[in-house]
Amino acid sequence: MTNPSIPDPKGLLADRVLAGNVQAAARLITLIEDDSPRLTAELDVIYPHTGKAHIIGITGSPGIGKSTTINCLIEILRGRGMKVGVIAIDPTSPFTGGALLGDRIRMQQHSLDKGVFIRSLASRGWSGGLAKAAINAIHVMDAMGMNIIMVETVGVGQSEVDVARFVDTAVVLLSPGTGDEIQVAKAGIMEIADIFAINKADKPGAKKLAVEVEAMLDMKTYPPAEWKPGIILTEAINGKGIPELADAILKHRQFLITSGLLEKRRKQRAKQELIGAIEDSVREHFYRMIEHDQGLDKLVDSFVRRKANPRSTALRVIHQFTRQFNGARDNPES
Ligand SMILES: Nc1nc2c(ncn2[C@@H]2O[C@H](COP(=O)(O)OP(=O)(O)O)[C@@H](O)[C@H]2O)c(=O)[nH]1
Ligand SMILES: [Mg+2]
Repeated sequence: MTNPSIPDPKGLLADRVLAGNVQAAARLITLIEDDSPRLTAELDVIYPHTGKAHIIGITGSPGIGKSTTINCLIEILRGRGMKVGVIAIDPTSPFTGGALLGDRIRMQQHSLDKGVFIRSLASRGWSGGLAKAAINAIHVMDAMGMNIIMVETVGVGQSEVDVARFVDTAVVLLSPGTGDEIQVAKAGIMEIADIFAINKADKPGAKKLAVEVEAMLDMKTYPPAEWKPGIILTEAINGKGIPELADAILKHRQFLITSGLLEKRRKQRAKQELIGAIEDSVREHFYRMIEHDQGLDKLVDSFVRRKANPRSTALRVIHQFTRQFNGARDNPES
């Protein structure tokens, strides 16, 4: 492990990442997971080199075949000359960070290929940390020159790792016999999916599920200029349907570019990222202040005893906070 408070004797990791150093990229992503204070300087170097990769979200319930699908897609996309990055997010085990071992082993066949960079991501921080870590890990892989970055996650809708927040193309995996029919109807999925892959199509009920999804899509009207999500039957276990899935993804990318939607989505995402960064910064300073302030307990007591109301108390705390925040800004080392 690296100690984030000690500057790297060889300078910034980011410089080496840009020069194509994979070990440096791996270390930088560890700093991202740890939310290291060194990140600001590192990401300043990384950021100007981002915005080139196409980001794909591969999402669906555990065990549905996301990793298997990604494994097949890597092969196909590599065959088409693209460099591929994979980020597997595991929101279920925020503290161990080791739960994706199975995925690591399965994807290991690509580990000697320089055009493939696979990394699983866990968050050791507060809620919201994982989405932020994912976005920054995407930036690192983007700057490394990966053309396609796939993000594997179970998160859809309200989840903390809501894929729609940071991908260009969202692929939602469904499979027969898992109650996914009901899942699809749930809020969120119809809205975020750009492509549906009905995996485990070797099992009974896949065609029926495809018809049901189609019917739900048909209930929505699509203006001629809008993208209507495609439905693709896949058998990731033997690669069937994956070339078609890759084609659909690349077609969607082309659609985003020609329709101008890519620009729009990215601008929206940049805005979200900025708002997130502001919130983080405020929260960080705020909690640091609260930690060092015994006065807070007194304030709590006073409104517990109905002597002050929480709103006016909050305003007082914020006032104090802004003063300290300005102090901290003017003198960052104190
Ligand atoms: N029958 C069948 N099994 C599959 C298919 N794709 C994946 N699996 C199996 O489903 C299990 C879970 O796959 P995995 O890719 O780890 O799912 P994830 O949790 O969504 O990443 C594994 O045992 C795979 O071999 C498929 O198309 N058909
Ligand atoms: Mg998996």
